[in-house]
Amino acid sequence: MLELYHNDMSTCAQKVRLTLAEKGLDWEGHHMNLRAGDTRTPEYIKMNPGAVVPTLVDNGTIICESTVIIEYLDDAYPELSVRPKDPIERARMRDWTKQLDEGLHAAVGTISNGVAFRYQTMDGRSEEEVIAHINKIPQQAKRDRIMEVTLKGVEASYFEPAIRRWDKLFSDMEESLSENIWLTGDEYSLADIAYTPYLTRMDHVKFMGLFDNRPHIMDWYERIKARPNYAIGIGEWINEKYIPLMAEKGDEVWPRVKAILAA
Ligand SMILES: N[C@@H](CCC(=O)N[C@@H](CS)C(=O)NCC(=O)O)C(=O)O
Repeated sequence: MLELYHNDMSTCAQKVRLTLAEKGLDWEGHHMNLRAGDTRTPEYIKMNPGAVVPTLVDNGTIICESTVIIEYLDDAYPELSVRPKDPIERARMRDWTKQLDEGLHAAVGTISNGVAFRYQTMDGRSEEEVIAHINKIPQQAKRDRIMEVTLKGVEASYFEPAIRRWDKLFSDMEESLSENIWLTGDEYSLADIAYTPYLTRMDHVKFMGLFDNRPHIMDWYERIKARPNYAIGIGEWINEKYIPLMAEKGDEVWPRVKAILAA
């Protein structure tokens, strides 16, 4: 039996739910409240030392890290594979997913927290309680980043580099999608799945101006949203409490993002 420790709006959990839906796999969920700190308890950290979702448990075996999990699912349940057969396309797929793990995911965390999620973290907590909550993050670099971003929002030193990193990625993505239907070639793959939650996040924070001159990404995003796995893995899990906060705060900071991009 497949069990997934996840969260409704988490990008990494969305990746895994999209993969499970694409492959038609049944699973049982354990929903974690991230703002309440459900992933920072000693019991959960024993399962997932990074104190994050997702965690997959397959017949008692624990697997962490969303990229590892989605590749594992394709290895362990090879029917309806979502990895290209061609080794070159498969290498390209991994080049895309590796970039998320090596900075892009952290950068979207900076953007989401700096723009909107910080208000949820601070809601009902004193400053000391916010600091104590963030101090439970096990990794020092992440703790320092989330601390500054939560306390300073878009004024944090991490914000501008995060916008620039995603802008660069979107340039690469636009170029690739001008040559291929999907990110790695002719086949929809785990690379397309992996980036779907991040486009959705940009949409939710109203940063779609990033795609004004990137028609191939917009076309890809429309095709992505029309796939059945999008409704199952993302749409049905949308937390309606998050949407107005992300939209309102995102609109407020968009002029600043535009200024960063224009500089
Ligand atoms: N590299 C990890 C990152 C997971 C991650 O950052 N998860 C976030 C949600 S998208 C989380 O659980 N955050 C909770 C927290 O930091 O307290 C993966 O790909 O699984």
